[in-house]
Amino acid sequence: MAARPQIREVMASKRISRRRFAGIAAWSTLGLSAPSVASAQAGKSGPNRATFPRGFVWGTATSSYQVEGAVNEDGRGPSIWDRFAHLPGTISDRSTGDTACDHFHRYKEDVRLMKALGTKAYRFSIAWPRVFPDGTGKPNPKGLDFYDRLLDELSAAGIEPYATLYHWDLPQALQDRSGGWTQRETPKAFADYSAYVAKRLSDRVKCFFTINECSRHVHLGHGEGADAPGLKLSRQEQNQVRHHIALGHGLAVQAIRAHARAGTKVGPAENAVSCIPAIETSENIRAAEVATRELNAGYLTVMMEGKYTDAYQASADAPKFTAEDLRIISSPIDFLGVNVYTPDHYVVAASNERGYTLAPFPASFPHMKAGWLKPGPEAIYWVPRHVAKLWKVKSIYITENGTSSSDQPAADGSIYDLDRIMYLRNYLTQLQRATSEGVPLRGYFLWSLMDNFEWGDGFEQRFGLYHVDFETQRRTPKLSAAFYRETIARNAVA
Ligand code: GBH
Repeated sequence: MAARPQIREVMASKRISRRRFAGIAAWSTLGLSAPSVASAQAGKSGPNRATFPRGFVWGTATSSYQVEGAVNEDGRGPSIWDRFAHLPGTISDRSTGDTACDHFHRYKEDVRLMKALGTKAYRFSIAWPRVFPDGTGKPNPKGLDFYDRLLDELSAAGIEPYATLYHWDLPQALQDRSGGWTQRETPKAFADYSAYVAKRLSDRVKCFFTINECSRHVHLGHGEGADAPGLKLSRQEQNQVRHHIALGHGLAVQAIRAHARAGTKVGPAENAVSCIPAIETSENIRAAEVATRELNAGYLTVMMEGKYTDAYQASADAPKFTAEDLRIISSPIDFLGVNVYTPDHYVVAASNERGYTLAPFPASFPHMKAGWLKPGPEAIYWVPRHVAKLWKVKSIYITENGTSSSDQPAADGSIYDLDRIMYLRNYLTQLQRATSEGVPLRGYFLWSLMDNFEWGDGFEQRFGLYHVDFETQRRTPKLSAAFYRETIARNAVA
């Protein structure tokens, strides 16, 4: 067995953590200047080692508005998030993404941070309003320059790019002119933008994700009004928005097939409603599968089956659609990306009409720093297993997983984010369990590379492996960065 990384007794003051080691500050105070040789060898084989499959893709994830900043550079137009974040009362700490992590200017340093972790993949998103400042029409000639530079830097570092086409930063012009996702113009505009990006970037980007988390964009953006565009629509109207987003996904899949280089792969990145058997009996497992299919009826299920479930169609809030829409929505995909943070429901089999009960969470159920983030590591085992079983999915990525932490620097200046490590260790153990049982998982993207603009929570919820000081833009690895690096080196949970 390999030794666990040891945290040295820290005698040094903050000065030590400011020292730079191999270009990265503070690795040394965290007890790891390089992954240990013993553990790297242990990862190679050993019949009893719980390793991940050979070639398993380890990465980190970010999104454009959350990290880039530079909102007025190179001809970028405003997005619904620029507008929303500048309204009074929308962001808890009154911050905006105007500067965020200044990744637009600091991407070279940030690629070095990825390299220092040993990651071989990076999931980022492209800002639609950089490419089409007006949403549609003439592309901005400088719109993809930043991504060209980023892709070249990633390639030089041996890091494979995975690009998300839409992580909620809709061009404001589309919201104003045609009601955003409430209308059918937006899915069409999304397809045109996707076609253009695919044509331009598919020489280097081999894997695209269409839309990040339709579920949250609908619920918080168009239902609760807590995310941009800040709408509070009825349930039926929200389901219509969901239908249009699903249509946008399908049209983008077709656009990529038509315009990208042969072999380019595409799929969604969805926060599936996660249904966990409360106890692992065959009845509860079956009930959790049924619940997964029904509770994802408006997006993943229709994408995979080409039809809305009977119950969903029969509900008073069902969207309006055509048969042609369903054919487009269910265009074949190459992989399924799932963001998994938390168990949404623990399921118990029942003899009611649906066949299941969603057990209410007791008030004493624990949560991480964010109140919504309940630790339930089995979620990352069951979500991939359910989708593989229900829809015969052959290739699955965990497109996001991670947690925020209070991340207070200790007296020595280091951030010992033990709760994040606990969370990751438990989730990754369950993920390894899924791979060992043959669930076709290809890779894992940890959210997030670095602390960033956490939407309505501003800079108050930090999800990064690297701490970001938003005054100075200084990046510092937390202890979890060392944990992740060690895990990658072993290809097994550290
Ligand atoms: C993801 O959402 C996002 O893709 C990413 O941009 C974000 O930074 C990251 O995770 C961390 O949050 O306010 O009670 O209605 C995570 C999944 C699902 C979390 C919906 C917030 C709403 C909780 N999200 N959830 S509530």
